Amino acid sequence: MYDKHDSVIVIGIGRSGLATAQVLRKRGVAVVAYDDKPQALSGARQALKKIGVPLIGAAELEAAAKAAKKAIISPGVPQTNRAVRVLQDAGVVVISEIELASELAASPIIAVTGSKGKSTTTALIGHILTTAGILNRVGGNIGNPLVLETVAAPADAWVVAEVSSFQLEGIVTFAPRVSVLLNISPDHLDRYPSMEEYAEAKYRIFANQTKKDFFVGNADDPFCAALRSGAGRSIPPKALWFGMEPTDRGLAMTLLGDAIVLREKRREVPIAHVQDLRIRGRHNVANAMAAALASLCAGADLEAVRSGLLTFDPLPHRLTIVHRARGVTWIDDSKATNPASAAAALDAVDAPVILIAGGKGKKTDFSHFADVASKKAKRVILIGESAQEIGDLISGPAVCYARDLETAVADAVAAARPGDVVLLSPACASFDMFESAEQRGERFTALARTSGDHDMAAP
Ligand code: UMA
Ligand code: ADP
Repeated sequence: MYDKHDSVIVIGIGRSGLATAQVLRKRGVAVVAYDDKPQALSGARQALKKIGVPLIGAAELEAAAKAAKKAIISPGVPQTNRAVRVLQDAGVVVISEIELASELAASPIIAVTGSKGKSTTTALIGHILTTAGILNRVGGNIGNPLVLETVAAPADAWVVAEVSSFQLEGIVTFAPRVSVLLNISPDHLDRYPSMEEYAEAKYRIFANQTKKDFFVGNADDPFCAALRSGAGRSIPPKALWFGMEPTDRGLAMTLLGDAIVLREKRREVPIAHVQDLRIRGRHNVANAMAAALASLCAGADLEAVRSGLLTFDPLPHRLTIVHRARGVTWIDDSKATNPASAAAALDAVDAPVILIAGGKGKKTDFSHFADVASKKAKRVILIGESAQEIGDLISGPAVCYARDLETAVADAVAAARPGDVVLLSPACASFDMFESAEQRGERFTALARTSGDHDMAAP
Protein backbone atom coordinates (compact mmCIF):
# COMPACT_ATOMS: atom_id res chain seq x y z
CA MET A 1 0.00 0.00 0.00
CA TYR A 2 1.38 3.36 -1.11
CA ASP A 3 4.74 2.28 -2.45
CA LYS A 4 6.80 2.63 -5.61
CA HIS A 5 4.12 0.86 -7.64
CA ASP A 6 1.58 3.57 -6.88
CA SER A 7 0.85 6.93 -8.38
CA VAL A 8 -1.15 9.62 -6.54
CA ILE A 9 -2.38 13.13 -7.33
CA VAL A 10 -2.35 15.68 -4.49
CA ILE A 11 -4.86 18.53 -4.83
CA GLY A 12 -4.24 21.77 -2.95
CA ILE A 13 -0.67 22.51 -1.91
CA GLY A 14 -0.97 24.12 1.50
CA ARG A 15 0.13 22.52 4.78
CA SER A 16 -1.98 19.42 4.27
CA GLY A 17 -1.06 18.87 0.60
CA LEU A 18 2.65 19.43 1.08
CA ALA A 19 2.79 17.02 4.02
CA THR A 20 0.89 14.42 1.97
CA ALA A 21 3.31 14.76 -0.93
CA GLN A 22 6.30 14.46 1.43
CA VAL A 23 4.98 11.36 3.21
CA LEU A 24 4.09 9.63 -0.06
CA ARG A 25 7.39 10.45 -1.75
CA LYS A 26 9.27 9.01 1.24
CA ARG A 27 7.47 5.72 0.55
CA GLY A 28 8.49 5.85 -3.12
CA VAL A 29 5.05 6.76 -4.50
CA ALA A 30 5.00 8.72 -7.77
CA VAL A 31 3.26 11.99 -6.88
CA VAL A 32 1.97 14.86 -8.99
CA ALA A 33 0.56 18.04 -7.46
CA TYR A 34 -2.24 20.32 -8.58
CA ASP A 35 -3.35 23.69 -7.15
CA ASP A 36 -5.96 26.14 -8.44
CA LYS A 37 -3.64 29.03 -7.62
CA PRO A 38 -0.16 27.86 -8.64
CA GLN A 39 1.05 31.47 -8.93
CA ALA A 40 0.49 31.92 -5.18
CA LEU A 41 2.73 28.96 -4.24
CA SER A 42 6.12 30.40 -3.46
CA GLY A 43 7.85 28.27 -0.81
CA ALA A 44 5.78 25.21 -1.67
CA ARG A 45 7.06 25.16 -5.27
CA GLN A 46 10.62 24.80 -4.02
CA ALA A 47 9.60 22.14 -1.51
CA LEU A 48 7.85 20.13 -4.23
CA LYS A 49 10.85 20.41 -6.54
CA LYS A 50 13.13 19.13 -3.79
CA ILE A 51 11.13 15.91 -3.45
CA GLY A 52 10.62 15.44 -7.18
CA VAL A 53 6.92 16.28 -7.40
CA PRO A 54 5.83 18.07 -10.60
CA LEU A 55 3.12 20.72 -10.35
CA ILE A 56 0.61 20.16 -13.14
CA GLY A 57 -2.00 22.46 -14.67
CA ALA A 58 -5.73 21.87 -15.23
CA ALA A 59 -5.07 20.74 -18.82
CA GLU A 60 -2.88 17.88 -17.58
CA LEU A 61 -5.35 16.46 -15.05
CA GLU A 62 -6.98 13.97 -17.39
CA ALA A 63 -3.62 12.55 -18.44
CA ALA A 64 -2.56 12.31 -14.77
CA ALA A 65 -5.79 10.49 -13.99
CA LYS A 66 -4.78 7.72 -16.41
CA ALA A 67 -1.75 6.89 -14.25
CA ALA A 68 -3.18 7.52 -10.77
CA LYS A 69 -5.82 5.49 -8.97
CA LYS A 70 -6.06 7.87 -6.06
CA ALA A 71 -6.10 11.57 -5.34
CA ILE A 72 -5.75 13.19 -1.92
CA ILE A 73 -7.56 16.50 -1.43
CA SER A 74 -6.72 19.24 1.02
CA PRO A 75 -9.48 20.25 3.45
CA GLY A 76 -9.91 23.68 1.86
CA VAL A 77 -10.80 22.09 -1.50
CA PRO A 78 -14.52 21.30 -1.69
CA GLN A 79 -15.87 18.17 -3.38
CA THR A 80 -17.48 20.46 -5.95
CA ASN A 81 -14.08 21.72 -7.11
CA ARG A 82 -13.68 21.40 -10.89
CA ALA A 83 -10.40 19.47 -10.68
CA VAL A 84 -11.95 17.02 -8.22
CA ARG A 85 -14.87 16.49 -10.60
CA VAL A 86 -12.53 15.87 -13.55
CA LEU A 87 -10.63 13.23 -11.57
CA GLN A 88 -13.76 11.54 -10.23
CA ASP A 89 -15.24 11.41 -13.73
CA ALA A 90 -12.03 9.69 -14.85
CA GLY A 91 -12.50 7.02 -12.15
CA VAL A 92 -9.95 8.31 -9.64
CA VAL A 93 -10.86 7.71 -5.97
CA VAL A 94 -10.61 11.04 -4.15
CA ILE A 95 -9.92 10.85 -0.41
CA SER A 96 -8.97 13.35 2.27
CA GLU A 97 -5.62 13.59 4.02
CA ILE A 98 -7.09 12.20 7.28
CA GLU A 99 -8.21 9.09 5.40
CA LEU A 100 -4.64 8.61 4.15
CA ALA A 101 -3.36 9.33 7.67
CA SER A 102 -5.55 6.59 9.15
CA GLU A 103 -4.64 4.12 6.39
CA LEU A 104 -0.97 4.61 7.32
CA ALA A 105 -1.53 4.59 11.11
CA ALA A 106 -0.24 1.83 13.37
CA SER A 107 -1.70 3.37 16.51
CA PRO A 108 -5.28 3.94 17.63
CA ILE A 109 -6.85 7.34 17.02
CA ILE A 110 -8.95 9.59 19.24
CA ALA A 111 -10.76 11.94 16.85
CA VAL A 112 -12.39 15.17 18.01
CA THR A 113 -14.88 17.17 15.98
CA GLY A 114 -17.48 19.86 16.64
CA SER A 115 -18.12 23.39 15.46
CA LYS A 116 -16.21 24.89 18.37
CA GLY A 117 -13.89 23.63 21.09
CA LYS A 118 -12.02 21.14 18.89
CA SER A 119 -8.51 22.50 19.35
CA THR A 120 -8.94 23.08 23.07
CA THR A 121 -10.33 19.59 23.64
CA THR A 122 -7.76 17.92 21.38
CA ALA A 123 -4.85 19.63 23.10
CA LEU A 124 -6.35 18.90 26.52
CA ILE A 125 -6.66 15.18 25.74
CA GLY A 126 -3.00 15.16 24.67
CA HIS A 127 -2.08 16.93 27.92
CA ILE A 128 -4.03 14.46 30.09
CA LEU A 129 -2.54 11.45 28.27
CA THR A 130 0.95 12.86 28.76
CA THR A 131 0.15 13.44 32.45
CA ALA A 132 -0.96 9.80 32.62
CA GLY A 133 2.32 8.66 31.07
CA ILE A 134 0.56 7.50 27.88
CA LEU A 135 2.54 8.13 24.69
CA ASN A 136 0.63 10.33 22.28
CA ARG A 137 0.90 12.64 19.28
CA VAL A 138 -1.52 15.48 18.57
CA GLY A 139 -2.38 16.77 15.08
CA GLY A 140 -4.93 17.42 12.35
CA ASN A 141 -7.02 20.56 11.90
CA ILE A 142 -5.25 21.99 14.96
CA GLY A 143 -2.39 22.87 12.60
CA ASN A 144 0.11 20.06 12.01
CA PRO A 145 -1.15 17.71 9.28
CA LEU A 146 -2.43 14.43 10.74
CA VAL A 147 -0.54 12.29 8.23
CA LEU A 148 2.78 13.49 9.69
CA GLU A 149 1.68 12.35 13.15
CA THR A 150 0.22 8.96 12.26
CA VAL A 151 3.28 7.89 10.28
CA ALA A 152 5.55 8.95 13.14
CA ALA A 153 3.52 7.42 15.97
CA PRO A 154 4.61 4.01 17.29
CA ALA A 155 1.95 1.31 17.64
CA ASP A 156 1.81 1.70 21.41
CA ALA A 157 1.06 5.44 21.23
CA TRP A 158 -2.27 7.19 20.72
CA VAL A 159 -2.87 9.77 18.03
CA VAL A 160 -5.18 12.58 19.11
CA ALA A 161 -6.70 14.07 15.96
CA GLU A 162 -8.68 17.26 15.57
CA VAL A 163 -10.86 16.65 12.53
CA SER A 164 -12.97 19.21 10.69
CA SER A 165 -16.11 18.64 8.66
CA PHE A 166 -14.02 19.44 5.56
CA GLN A 167 -11.66 16.58 6.37
CA LEU A 168 -14.48 14.18 7.27
CA GLU A 169 -16.13 14.72 3.86
CA GLY A 170 -13.37 12.70 2.23
CA ILE A 171 -13.11 9.64 4.49
CA VAL A 172 -13.85 6.07 3.43
CA THR A 173 -12.53 3.78 6.17
CA PHE A 174 -11.41 6.28 8.86
CA ALA A 175 -12.52 4.65 12.13
CA PRO A 176 -11.24 6.24 15.35
CA ARG A 177 -11.06 4.08 18.48
CA VAL A 178 -12.67 7.02 20.29
CA SER A 179 -14.79 9.66 18.56
CA VAL A 180 -15.75 12.92 20.27
CA LEU A 181 -18.61 15.11 19.03
CA LEU A 182 -18.62 18.42 20.90
CA ASN A 183 -21.38 20.50 19.36
CA ILE A 184 -22.83 21.53 16.01
CA SER A 185 -23.60 25.24 15.61
CA PRO A 186 -23.92 27.31 12.42
CA ASP A 187 -20.53 27.54 10.71
CA HIS A 188 -19.14 27.12 7.21
CA LEU A 189 -22.56 27.71 5.66
CA ASP A 190 -20.67 29.25 2.76
CA ARG A 191 -19.57 25.66 1.93
CA TYR A 192 -22.64 23.63 3.00
CA PRO A 193 -26.08 24.29 1.54
CA SER A 194 -27.80 23.68 4.92
CA MET A 195 -27.19 22.96 8.61
CA GLU A 196 -28.34 19.40 7.98
CA GLU A 197 -25.63 18.84 5.37
CA TYR A 198 -23.04 20.40 7.64
CA ALA A 199 -24.17 18.12 10.49
CA GLU A 200 -24.03 15.09 8.17
CA ALA A 201 -20.36 15.82 7.48
CA LYS A 202 -19.68 15.93 11.24
CA TYR A 203 -21.63 12.69 11.85
CA ARG A 204 -19.20 10.88 9.56
CA ILE A 205 -16.76 10.80 12.50
CA PHE A 206 -18.49 7.68 13.88
CA ALA A 207 -19.73 6.19 10.58
CA ASN A 208 -17.06 3.44 10.44
CA GLN A 209 -16.73 2.75 14.16
CA THR A 210 -17.53 -0.75 15.40
CA LYS A 211 -18.80 -2.08 18.72
CA LYS A 212 -15.31 -2.17 20.22
CA ASP A 213 -15.01 1.62 19.77
CA PHE A 214 -16.14 4.52 21.98
CA PHE A 215 -18.27 7.56 21.25
CA VAL A 216 -18.24 10.64 23.50
CA GLY A 217 -21.07 13.14 22.92
CA ASN A 218 -22.56 16.36 24.26
CA ALA A 219 -26.08 15.72 25.56
CA ASP A 220 -26.78 19.47 25.76
CA ASP A 221 -26.32 20.07 22.05
CA PRO A 222 -29.45 19.42 19.97
CA PHE A 223 -27.61 18.02 16.91
CA CYS A 224 -25.56 15.67 19.14
CA ALA A 225 -28.41 14.74 21.49
CA ALA A 226 -30.54 13.68 18.50
CA LEU A 227 -28.17 10.72 18.18
CA ARG A 228 -29.24 9.40 21.61
CA SER A 229 -32.52 8.32 20.08
CA GLY A 230 -30.87 7.07 16.94
CA ALA A 231 -31.78 9.79 14.45
CA GLY A 232 -31.40 7.14 11.78
CA ARG A 233 -27.70 6.73 12.46
CA SER A 234 -25.94 4.34 14.74
CA ILE A 235 -23.30 5.50 17.15
CA PRO A 236 -21.22 2.75 18.81
CA PRO A 237 -22.96 1.07 21.79
CA LYS A 238 -20.10 2.24 24.02
CA ALA A 239 -21.48 5.81 24.05
CA LEU A 240 -20.52 8.15 26.89
CA TRP A 241 -22.58 11.32 27.24
CA PHE A 242 -21.68 14.48 29.12
CA GLY A 243 -23.89 17.44 29.98
CA MET A 244 -24.77 20.07 32.56
CA GLU A 245 -28.06 18.52 33.73
CA PRO A 246 -27.38 16.18 36.68
CA THR A 247 -30.97 14.90 36.75
CA ASP A 248 -30.23 13.18 33.42
CA ARG A 249 -29.27 9.69 34.64
CA GLY A 250 -27.88 8.76 31.23
CA LEU A 251 -24.87 11.05 31.62
CA ALA A 252 -21.42 9.59 32.30
CA MET A 253 -20.10 12.99 33.36
CA THR A 254 -21.98 16.00 34.64
CA LEU A 255 -21.85 19.07 36.86
CA LEU A 256 -22.97 18.84 40.50
CA GLY A 257 -22.91 22.36 41.86
CA ASP A 258 -19.50 23.53 40.72
CA ALA A 259 -17.95 20.06 40.63
CA ILE A 260 -17.38 18.00 37.50
CA VAL A 261 -18.30 14.45 38.49
CA LEU A 262 -17.86 11.07 36.85
CA ARG A 263 -20.70 8.59 37.23
CA GLU A 264 -19.38 5.10 37.81
CA LYS A 265 -22.05 2.49 38.41
CA ARG A 266 -23.82 4.01 41.41
CA ARG A 267 -20.95 6.22 42.53
CA GLU A 268 -20.41 9.87 41.71
CA VAL A 269 -16.68 10.61 41.68
CA PRO A 270 -15.67 14.30 41.88
CA ILE A 271 -13.04 15.12 39.28
CA ALA A 272 -12.45 18.88 39.51
CA HIS A 273 -14.02 22.13 40.60
CA VAL A 274 -14.87 24.48 37.78
CA GLN A 275 -13.18 27.48 39.39
CA ASP A 276 -9.91 25.52 39.61
CA LEU A 277 -9.70 25.09 35.82
CA ARG A 278 -7.43 27.52 33.98
CA ILE A 279 -9.78 27.51 30.96
CA ARG A 280 -12.76 29.76 31.66
CA GLY A 281 -16.45 29.68 30.80
CA ARG A 282 -19.23 27.12 30.65
CA HIS A 283 -18.23 26.07 27.14
CA ASN A 284 -14.83 25.08 28.49
CA VAL A 285 -16.48 22.97 31.21
CA ALA A 286 -18.07 21.03 28.34
CA ASN A 287 -14.68 20.74 26.61
CA ALA A 288 -13.12 19.55 29.89
CA MET A 289 -15.77 16.85 30.35
CA ALA A 290 -15.31 15.64 26.77
CA ALA A 291 -11.54 15.50 27.18
CA ALA A 292 -11.80 13.69 30.52
CA LEU A 293 -14.10 10.99 29.14
CA ALA A 294 -12.03 10.48 25.98
CA SER A 295 -8.84 10.19 28.06
CA LEU A 296 -10.47 7.61 30.35
CA CYS A 297 -11.42 5.61 27.23
CA ALA A 298 -7.73 5.61 26.27
CA GLY A 299 -6.75 4.23 29.66
CA ALA A 300 -5.78 7.36 31.62
CA ASP A 301 -6.21 6.95 35.38
CA LEU A 302 -8.48 9.26 37.34
CA GLU A 303 -5.62 10.99 39.14
CA ALA A 304 -4.00 11.93 35.82
CA VAL A 305 -7.34 13.16 34.46
CA ARG A 306 -7.78 15.34 37.53
CA SER A 307 -4.28 16.71 37.47
CA GLY A 308 -4.32 17.20 33.67
CA LEU A 309 -7.53 19.23 33.86
CA LEU A 310 -6.11 21.48 36.55
CA THR A 311 -2.80 22.19 34.81
CA PHE A 312 -4.01 22.92 31.27
CA ASP A 313 -3.61 26.52 30.07
CA PRO A 314 -5.82 28.00 27.34
CA LEU A 315 -4.35 27.82 23.84
CA PRO A 316 -3.36 31.15 22.28
CA HIS A 317 -6.21 33.25 20.79
CA ARG A 318 -8.89 31.42 22.79
CA LEU A 319 -10.14 33.72 25.55
CA THR A 320 -6.54 34.49 26.40
CA ILE A 321 -5.71 37.46 28.62
CA VAL A 322 -2.96 39.22 26.69
CA HIS A 323 -2.57 42.49 28.58
CA ARG A 324 -3.61 44.32 31.71
CA ALA A 325 -3.06 48.06 32.04
CA ARG A 326 -4.66 50.72 34.21
CA GLY A 327 -7.41 48.43 35.37
CA VAL A 328 -8.40 47.28 31.86
CA THR A 329 -8.06 43.65 30.82
CA TRP A 330 -7.46 42.82 27.14
CA ILE A 331 -8.65 39.40 25.97
CA ASP A 332 -7.75 37.82 22.63
CA ASP A 333 -10.44 35.40 21.44
CA SER A 334 -9.61 35.71 17.74
CA LYS A 335 -10.33 32.00 17.22
CA ALA A 336 -14.03 32.65 17.89
CA THR A 337 -14.79 32.45 14.19
CA ASN A 338 -18.52 31.69 14.35
CA PRO A 339 -21.38 33.41 16.20
CA ALA A 340 -21.84 30.65 18.81
CA SER A 341 -18.23 30.84 19.99
CA ALA A 342 -18.33 34.62 20.32
CA ALA A 343 -21.60 34.33 22.29
CA ALA A 344 -19.92 31.76 24.54
CA ALA A 345 -17.01 34.16 25.10
CA LEU A 346 -19.34 37.01 26.10
CA ASP A 347 -21.07 34.63 28.46
CA ALA A 348 -17.74 33.72 30.06
CA VAL A 349 -16.66 37.30 30.79
CA ASP A 350 -17.80 38.68 34.11
CA ALA A 351 -17.13 42.44 33.69
CA PRO A 352 -18.29 45.36 31.55
CA VAL A 353 -17.20 44.46 28.01
CA ILE A 354 -16.06 46.49 25.06
CA LEU A 355 -16.43 44.00 22.23
CA ILE A 356 -14.50 44.10 18.97
CA ALA A 357 -16.21 41.83 16.43
CA GLY A 358 -16.77 41.34 12.69
CA GLY A 359 -14.78 39.98 9.79
CA LYS A 360 -15.64 37.60 6.98
CA GLY A 361 -19.06 36.04 7.54
CA LYS A 362 -19.80 32.45 6.58
CA LYS A 363 -23.50 32.90 5.75
CA THR A 364 -24.33 32.26 9.40
CA ASP A 365 -27.15 34.01 11.25
CA PHE A 366 -25.84 36.60 13.73
CA SER A 367 -29.15 37.14 15.61
CA HIS A 368 -28.41 35.14 18.77
CA PHE A 369 -24.86 36.49 19.03
CA ALA A 370 -26.19 40.04 18.54
CA ASP A 371 -28.79 39.47 21.30
CA VAL A 372 -26.07 38.32 23.71
CA ALA A 373 -23.84 41.26 22.71
CA SER A 374 -26.77 43.67 23.12
CA LYS A 375 -27.28 42.46 26.70
CA LYS A 376 -23.67 41.97 27.70
CA ALA A 377 -21.50 44.59 25.98
CA LYS A 378 -21.28 48.27 26.89
CA ARG A 379 -19.80 49.11 23.50
CA VAL A 380 -19.52 47.14 20.27
CA ILE A 381 -16.84 48.08 17.76
CA LEU A 382 -17.32 46.42 14.38
CA ILE A 383 -14.81 45.75 11.61
CA GLY A 384 -14.69 43.90 8.30
CA GLU A 385 -17.20 42.69 5.73
CA SER A 386 -19.90 41.68 8.22
CA ALA A 387 -19.79 44.87 10.32
CA GLN A 388 -23.02 46.37 9.02
CA GLU A 389 -24.94 43.07 9.13
CA ILE A 390 -24.02 42.61 12.80
CA GLY A 391 -24.48 46.29 13.68
CA ASP A 392 -28.04 46.29 12.30
CA LEU A 393 -28.94 43.59 14.84
CA ILE A 394 -27.46 45.23 17.95
CA SER A 395 -29.68 47.27 20.20
CA GLY A 396 -28.68 48.81 23.52
CA PRO A 397 -24.93 49.31 23.62
CA ALA A 398 -23.21 51.99 21.58
CA VAL A 399 -22.16 50.62 18.20
CA CYS A 400 -19.30 52.04 16.20
CA TYR A 401 -17.67 51.01 12.93
CA ALA A 402 -13.92 51.01 12.51
CA ARG A 403 -12.11 50.72 9.17
CA ASP A 404 -9.46 48.39 10.57
CA LEU A 405 -8.26 46.73 13.78
CA GLU A 406 -5.91 49.61 14.57
CA THR A 407 -8.81 52.09 14.58
CA ALA A 408 -10.95 49.64 16.56
CA VAL A 409 -8.30 49.32 19.27
CA ALA A 410 -7.85 53.11 19.37
CA ASP A 411 -11.59 53.47 19.91
CA ALA A 412 -11.50 50.82 22.67
CA VAL A 413 -8.61 52.60 24.36
CA ALA A 414 -10.56 55.85 24.40
CA ALA A 415 -13.74 54.21 25.72
CA ALA A 416 -12.27 51.81 28.30
CA ARG A 417 -12.52 52.55 32.02
CA PRO A 418 -10.90 50.68 34.93
CA GLY A 419 -12.67 47.38 35.50
CA ASP A 420 -13.57 46.97 31.81
CA VAL A 421 -12.60 44.11 29.55
CA VAL A 422 -11.73 44.74 25.91
CA LEU A 423 -12.61 41.50 24.13
CA LEU A 424 -11.71 40.59 20.56
CA SER A 425 -14.22 37.85 19.74
CA PRO A 426 -15.08 38.35 16.08
CA ALA A 427 -17.81 35.72 15.35
CA CYS A 428 -16.35 35.69 11.83
CA ALA A 429 -13.42 34.37 9.83
CA SER A 430 -10.42 36.64 9.39
CA PHE A 431 -9.71 36.32 5.68
CA ASP A 432 -11.16 39.68 4.63
CA MET A 433 -8.42 41.53 6.53
CA PHE A 434 -5.82 38.98 7.70
CA GLU A 435 -4.11 35.82 6.55
CA SER A 436 -5.48 33.84 9.49
CA ALA A 437 -7.23 34.11 12.84
CA GLU A 438 -3.80 33.71 14.46
CA GLN A 439 -2.44 36.74 12.62
CA ARG A 440 -5.54 38.76 13.66
CA GLY A 441 -5.01 37.74 17.31
CA GLU A 442 -1.31 38.57 17.20
CA ARG A 443 -2.02 42.01 15.74
CA PHE A 444 -4.64 42.65 18.44
CA THR A 445 -2.21 41.58 21.15
CA ALA A 446 0.55 43.83 19.82
CA LEU A 447 -1.84 46.79 19.58
CA ALA A 448 -3.21 46.16 23.08
CA ARG A 449 0.28 46.02 24.53
CA THR A 450 1.36 49.29 22.92
CA SER A 451 -1.77 51.44 22.66
CA GLY A 452 -3.29 49.92 25.77
CA ASP A 453 -0.38 51.20 27.82
CA HIS A 454 0.31 54.60 26.40
CA ASP A 455 -2.97 56.13 25.32
CA MET A 456 -5.34 55.09 28.06
CA ALA A 457 -7.04 58.01 29.76
CA ALA A 458 -5.86 58.17 33.38
CA PRO A 459 -8.34 56.55 35.75
N1 UMA B 1 -6.93 25.32 -2.99
C1 UMA B 1 -7.26 24.94 -4.27
N2 UMA B 1 -8.58 24.90 -4.59
C2 UMA B 1 -9.58 25.23 -3.71
C3 UMA B 1 -9.21 25.59 -2.39
C4 UMA B 1 -7.87 25.62 -2.06
O1 UMA B 1 -6.39 24.64 -5.08
O2 UMA B 1 -10.76 25.14 -4.08
C5 UMA B 1 -5.51 25.38 -2.64
C6 UMA B 1 -5.05 26.79 -2.29
O3 UMA B 1 -4.68 27.51 -3.45
C7 UMA B 1 -3.88 26.52 -1.36
C8 UMA B 1 -4.21 25.17 -0.72
O4 UMA B 1 -5.29 24.61 -1.47
O5 UMA B 1 -2.66 26.44 -2.03
C9 UMA B 1 -4.65 25.38 0.70
O6 UMA B 1 -5.17 24.19 1.25
P1 UMA B 1 -6.12 24.27 2.55
O7 UMA B 1 -7.07 25.41 2.41
O8 UMA B 1 -6.70 22.93 2.76
O9 UMA B 1 -5.12 24.71 3.71
P2 UMA B 1 -3.92 23.94 4.44
O10 UMA B 1 -2.81 24.92 4.55
O11 UMA B 1 -3.62 22.65 3.82
O12 UMA B 1 -4.55 23.78 5.90
C10 UMA B 1 -5.46 22.71 6.15
C11 UMA B 1 -6.63 23.25 6.99
N3 UMA B 1 -7.28 24.31 6.24
C12 UMA B 1 -8.62 24.32 6.03
O13 UMA B 1 -9.37 23.48 6.44
C13 UMA B 1 -9.19 25.46 5.23
C14 UMA B 1 -6.12 23.78 8.32
O14 UMA B 1 -7.24 24.15 9.12
C15 UMA B 1 -5.33 22.69 9.04
O15 UMA B 1 -4.80 23.21 10.23
C16 UMA B 1 -4.21 22.18 8.13
O16 UMA B 1 -4.77 21.71 6.88
C17 UMA B 1 -3.44 21.01 8.76
O17 UMA B 1 -4.26 19.91 8.97
C18 UMA B 1 -7.44 25.56 9.28
C19 UMA B 1 -8.92 25.89 9.17
O18 UMA B 1 -9.25 27.05 8.95
C20 UMA B 1 -6.97 26.01 10.65
N4 UMA B 1 -9.82 24.92 9.36
C21 UMA B 1 -11.24 25.17 9.37
C22 UMA B 1 -11.69 25.60 10.76
O19 UMA B 1 -11.01 25.30 11.76
O20 UMA B 1 -12.78 26.21 10.85
C23 UMA B 1 -11.99 23.89 9.01
P1 ADP C 1 -12.14 25.04 17.28
O1 ADP C 1 -10.85 24.32 17.15
O2 ADP C 1 -13.33 24.13 17.15
O3 ADP C 1 -12.25 26.27 16.45
P2 ADP C 1 -11.14 26.15 19.77
O4 ADP C 1 -10.91 25.27 20.92
O5 ADP C 1 -9.97 26.57 18.97
O6 ADP C 1 -12.24 25.51 18.82
O7 ADP C 1 -11.88 27.44 20.27
C1 ADP C 1 -12.19 28.49 19.35
C2 ADP C 1 -13.09 29.50 20.01
O8 ADP C 1 -14.36 28.93 20.26
C3 ADP C 1 -12.54 29.94 21.36
O9 ADP C 1 -12.08 31.21 21.18
C4 ADP C 1 -13.71 29.90 22.33
O10 ADP C 1 -14.15 31.19 22.55
C5 ADP C 1 -14.81 29.17 21.60
N1 ADP C 1 -15.16 27.85 22.15
C6 ADP C 1 -14.35 26.88 22.59
N2 ADP C 1 -15.04 25.80 22.98
C7 ADP C 1 -16.34 26.08 22.74
C8 ADP C 1 -17.54 25.34 22.92
N3 ADP C 1 -17.53 24.11 23.41
N4 ADP C 1 -18.69 25.96 22.57
C9 ADP C 1 -18.71 27.22 22.06
N5 ADP C 1 -17.60 27.95 21.88
C10 ADP C 1 -16.42 27.39 22.21
